[in-house]
Amino acid sequence: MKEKIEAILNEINAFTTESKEELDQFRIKYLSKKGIIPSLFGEFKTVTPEMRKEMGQALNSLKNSAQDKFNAIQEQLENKEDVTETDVDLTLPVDFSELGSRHPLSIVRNKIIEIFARIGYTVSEGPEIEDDFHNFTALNFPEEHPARDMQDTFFIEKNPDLALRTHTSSVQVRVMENSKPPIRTISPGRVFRNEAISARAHCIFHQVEGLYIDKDVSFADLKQTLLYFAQELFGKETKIRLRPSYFPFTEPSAEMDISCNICGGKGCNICKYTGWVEILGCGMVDPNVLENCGIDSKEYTGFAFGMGIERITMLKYQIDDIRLFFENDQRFLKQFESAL
Ligand code: 2NL
Repeated sequence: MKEKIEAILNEINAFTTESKEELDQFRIKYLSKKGIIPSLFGEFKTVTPEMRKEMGQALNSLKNSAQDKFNAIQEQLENKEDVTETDVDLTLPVDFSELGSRHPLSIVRNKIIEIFARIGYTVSEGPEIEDDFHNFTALNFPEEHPARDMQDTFFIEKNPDLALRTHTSSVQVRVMENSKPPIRTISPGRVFRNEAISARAHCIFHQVEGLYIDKDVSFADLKQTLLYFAQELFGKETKIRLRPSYFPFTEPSAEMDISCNICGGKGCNICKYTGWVEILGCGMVDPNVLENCGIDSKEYTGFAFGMGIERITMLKYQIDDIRLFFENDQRFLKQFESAL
């Protein structure tokens, strides 16, 4: 028995581990009820009376060695855990997640709204799904006009009287129906046209239209308003010119160019060496349109204009592909303005 105790003591003294599982196996092997040391205490009964004192001391010291070993390693492992926990420095500042940025179309839309708000224009909004009257008929579109064709407009299959609006003029028709002049309003919003997607065209795009109706509103008022707008948006040195045009809802109608702000009028790729770039269409509201919307055309006149926000944004930031606005590539979007 003496040799047995010595051999076990050597095993215990030599034992070392880094793992909790191995330490637990050690405890089970030597110290648990059915472990080696308690079973040696069982064998103790068979020891001769002369040897009892010596064997008793040896057994007790074996038991203490095993327990001490267990306690020491357990403490070590717990301390180690403490250290890894404190490896995390809770006082370090957190990583800020990156701020988003305003979409370039929103930046330009907001700027346009702000420029017109300064001269008394309110903002009007309306439905994106419109009926035939508000999108076409009230605006003096003839029955056979190509815009009324499936090829140009997205109609709602179940109800051909409904379509995705092709311009935000439909919003202004609603304003005229529901309020009395003087009316000064702009209507920014999404519009839809059944067009093939390319670098220059998209089937969804954004417009701002403007409408001013009062007594004695003249073409001179229209020109001065648009000159103010162009110079606020593109810079004080900007010049404008109007070219005669045609829209069903205005008479007379015009398209407006601004002097090319890239080359300053000298001629470049953007203005195709003409020194001018087209930015909007405009005109005096056709008396038929006023009457269709319940406004007396003998008492009131008005002007209206419409522009594509994509086109203006592309000119302002020299963007050469309209599809970039709809891809939501962060590398593109974050170049314009950081969020507030
Ligand atoms: C363009 C041309 C235009 C209008 C829009 C309008 C609205 C009403 C009555 C009369 Cl309610 N006119 N809007 C007038 C002229 C031109 O837009 O090229 N837009 C992108």
